[in-house]
Amino acid sequence: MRGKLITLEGGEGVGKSTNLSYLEQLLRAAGHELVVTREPGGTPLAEQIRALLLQRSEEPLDELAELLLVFAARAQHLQQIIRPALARGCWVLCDRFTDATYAYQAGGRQLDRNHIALLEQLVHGDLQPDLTILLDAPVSVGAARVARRGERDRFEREADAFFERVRATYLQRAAAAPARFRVIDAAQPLDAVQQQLRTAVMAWLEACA
Ligand code: Z5A
Repeated sequence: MRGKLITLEGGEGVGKSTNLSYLEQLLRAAGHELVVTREPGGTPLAEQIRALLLQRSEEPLDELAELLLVFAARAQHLQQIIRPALARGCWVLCDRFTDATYAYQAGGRQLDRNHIALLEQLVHGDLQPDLTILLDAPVSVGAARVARRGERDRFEREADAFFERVRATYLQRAAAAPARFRVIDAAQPLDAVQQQLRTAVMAWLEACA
């Protein structure tokens, strides 16, 4: 039986990295063989594309080139890691996936969402996540957390308005697909975030058992 694809999404500083290992523990404790990976990235070549996407360079990265690089990395990742894992019955937990492309490239950059839908169809056809956890927090909360980190990558240097559009797009996508999404209030203290995560994931696991 095909494994399940679970994705973790949210704007900057909402706590994806912090909560990824917590989610991993929950899923492993439920007895599932699991591959934990991320986008952009997840294979050596796709990680090189990630580096290109995040680095600041003298030559500005064209927005369409950015979109195509995101999907080039995803095609490689799907072919090398995600599809083979799912085919052997393994579950895959992925830090960001195509919802991030809608949020950042359609929402943030304001590219045509129909172009993203075309690339989505080309690159992963009808393969969609079985569960998407959206960590949601006001932009100011995420920005304050990230500010403590110092050096900012190419995305983190965008204006607040960019991240407001990213957040709004994520919330619209969650509202449009309530069976797939679970929205977690990530502005709460970490204990409360993880309690809410646990409740949501355990209920979902029970429903798919
Ligand atoms: N991107 C794209 O444009 N299109 C796409 O299709 C895809 C990606 C897939 C890299 O992603 C960039 O790629 C991303 C979008 C773009 N750029 N941005 N922005 P990433 O996932 O690697 O980068 P990120 O979103 O910037 O991750 P991040 O900054 O590391 O944020 P995070 O993982 O969500 O947060 P964190 O590191 O877990 O937490 C930040 C700090 O807050 C840290 O000190 C924690 O200890 C603290 N924290 C976490 N939770 C809490 C709570 N609840 N209370 C208090 N403090 C907390």
